[in-house]
Amino acid sequence: MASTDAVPVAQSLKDIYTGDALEGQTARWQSLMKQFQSNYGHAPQFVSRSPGRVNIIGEHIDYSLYSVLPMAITADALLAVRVVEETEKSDYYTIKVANVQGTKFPSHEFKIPYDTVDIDAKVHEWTNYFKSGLRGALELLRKKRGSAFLKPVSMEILMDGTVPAGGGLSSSAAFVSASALALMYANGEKSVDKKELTELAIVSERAVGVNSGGMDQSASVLSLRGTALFVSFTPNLMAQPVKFPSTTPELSFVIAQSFVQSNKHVTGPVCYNLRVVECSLAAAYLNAAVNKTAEPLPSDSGPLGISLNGFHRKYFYSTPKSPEEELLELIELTKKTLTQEQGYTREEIAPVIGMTVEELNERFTSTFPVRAEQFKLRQRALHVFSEALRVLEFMSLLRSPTSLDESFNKKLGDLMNATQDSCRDDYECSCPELDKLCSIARKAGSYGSRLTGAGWGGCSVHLVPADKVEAVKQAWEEEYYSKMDLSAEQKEAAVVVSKPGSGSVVFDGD
Ligand code: NG1
Ligand code: MG
Repeated sequence: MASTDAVPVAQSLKDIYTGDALEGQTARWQSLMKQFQSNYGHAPQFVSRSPGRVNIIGEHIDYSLYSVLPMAITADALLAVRVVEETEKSDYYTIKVANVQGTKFPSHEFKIPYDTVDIDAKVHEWTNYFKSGLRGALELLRKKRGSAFLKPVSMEILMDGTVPAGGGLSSSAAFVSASALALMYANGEKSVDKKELTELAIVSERAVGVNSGGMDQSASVLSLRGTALFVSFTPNLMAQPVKFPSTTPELSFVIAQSFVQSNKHVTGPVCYNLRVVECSLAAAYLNAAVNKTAEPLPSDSGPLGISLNGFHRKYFYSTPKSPEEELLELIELTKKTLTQEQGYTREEIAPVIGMTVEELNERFTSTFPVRAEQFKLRQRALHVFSEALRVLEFMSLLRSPTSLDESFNKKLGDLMNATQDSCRDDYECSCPELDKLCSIARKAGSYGSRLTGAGWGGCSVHLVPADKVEAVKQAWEEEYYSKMDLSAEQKEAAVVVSKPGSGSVVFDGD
């Protein structure tokens, strides 16, 4: 076993899954091995695994570089792999990728030149996630080995993913992280540093057309069984396992699907990528208006190079206060400074931040296209600062619980409910179906209910007393799911009671 900072390499399936999950998962692993054998005519050499995640609190603030609290779930991406010895000389290597759900995700064979991996982010193709992990992993290997030339190995791969796609549980991060891990391992890196893998997965996923933050990849790679993960992005990526205290009544995390699919590749220009632009423009605007300076914000690791947290740090640089006080002050400052409820046009923003409209477009909207006349800087900044504050309040409850009874549970739940209100009203990333799932659950006894992940569809997460889980499930069935035309399989997967699972692992055993 490698050091604790390296991705664990397990020799036994028991090390990967324990308890209730093992039985079902063992059957799944065995069928993956069998299908690999029948696809390629021999057994795989190893399997890389990375899970999906559910976000408990801290929504849409990771790319503004504020801390978040996700946890890994049991659903995951598995990549069974065999390295293929090339017998003939060539100037490329060959990667065969197949999926156990072959009709939905067709197989591909790629002949890839040694020096570049082409990804066309405009074409939404499932293997793009794999390629983005490949490209990132090779870049990291070149850097680590101090050589621009690297001859990657040819591979046969079979993937099995159980995280629903477009469902807000981060199937994409699970896939990218498992791919990058598989590629590092296959190319001789037997002790893969967790932090390096996380950082490379964060940057890699942006190659697929989404200006994402770093929450999902951090949760997928770094989570430890039984704990949620408090992830901070600045000054460096830091992750701290957090245990939920045992309370009376006992708490359960319940995840419920809305079955509204939100595909970021279709909705990106008006949803996710647009929000990233709005937050970065809000940071630039506040910097110019409040700091009364033409000096731009120093560049940081946010997807567009500047973030609301960057503004925050600059604003309080010489007179720091407690993080909570600072955020409260920033909320007031935003209300005073960004007064236009209807939003701001490019023509209104550009002169304030010392740019022409063309420069603004080039700087903020050229990596990924966005479609908007008005940028709602006020509402987006208010969501981000208030959500960052809710995360801190949630963490301080967990760190020093005042009581371990109903009132404590309610306090956690109230914060989650406030997140949902802010996501719906200020960030506009909910949808009527998610709002409905939340209100049904609260009526049936949930302490806190909200969307999880990017929103606009996908999943919701609920903090429910263990003895009310059945009542909540029944209420959803009666008032939501029975009104939809769902297959038996969809019904089965609609609601999951989730326990915090563990992060990335390589299985290299018998
Ligand atoms: P989803 O769509 O659930 O994978 C996205 C982002 C996160 C974060 C959340 C919102 C990706 C890969 N992930 O999650 O970084 O910003 O939305 O909190 O795009
Ligand atoms: Mg995703």
